[in-house]
Amino acid sequence: EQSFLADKLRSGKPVITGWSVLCVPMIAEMMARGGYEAVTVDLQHGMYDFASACEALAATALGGAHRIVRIPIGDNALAGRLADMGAECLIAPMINSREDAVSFARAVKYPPDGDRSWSPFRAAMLSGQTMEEYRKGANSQTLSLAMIETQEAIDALDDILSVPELDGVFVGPSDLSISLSNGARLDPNGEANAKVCAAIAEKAVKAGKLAGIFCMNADKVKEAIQQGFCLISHGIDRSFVGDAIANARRE
Ligand code: 3PY
Ligand code: MG
Repeated sequence: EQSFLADKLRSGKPVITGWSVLCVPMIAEMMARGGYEAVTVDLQHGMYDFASACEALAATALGGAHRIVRIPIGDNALAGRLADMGAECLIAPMINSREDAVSFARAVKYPPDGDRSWSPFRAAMLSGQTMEEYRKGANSQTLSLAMIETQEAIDALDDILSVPELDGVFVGPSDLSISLSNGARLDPNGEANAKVCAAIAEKAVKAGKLAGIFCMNADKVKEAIQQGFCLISHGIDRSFVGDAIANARRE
């Protein structure tokens, strides 16, 4: 029986995703087998390139988790390519205007909702569907989430949320704290951010959109769930390895 990330997120049950930057597809599989319901492969700040990201998506599927990717800023062509390679959810950083949101969202949807180009053979294989089955479900099952992480994006939030082709937003608390303090502070877990994040989730839910957020620790994950976020990151592979090294050295 197929289960789709989009259905889970729309049902309101929170999904926790591991976050992979280390360009090791087997780590994505380990996160999946370790119990993360989804794995996000990061091509913005991670070391992944297109080929290694494709392997990480397959490894995530092999481990039984949902497949998410974050693309580099403005690389909507890569969003389409990674959707073809089986990403069920595309996260685009630094979406600051309605225009940004429209071009990103349309890259992820087939006509009439967008301009995505055909052919998703790997995506169909990974989801256990024929190409035609995949085509029929693709626009509702392939999600586009626009990152809200600047003052400009907050100012344009109503406009961004009004884009019909866009499935939701995803908050980047680090960039947000830098932008909101006009470069004075990096404070992703601070009070000022927490209030803004709560307001973003509330607006998104009211607009009928999905809301996701990047979290640094379990307390922030719990807070995010209470604020109404449904896709929440927790745990980065580089920190897992770094913590293990620190532990080993301490011993
Ligand atoms: C941010 O916090 O700015 C992010 O983009 C999360 O990686
Ligand atoms: Mg960011």
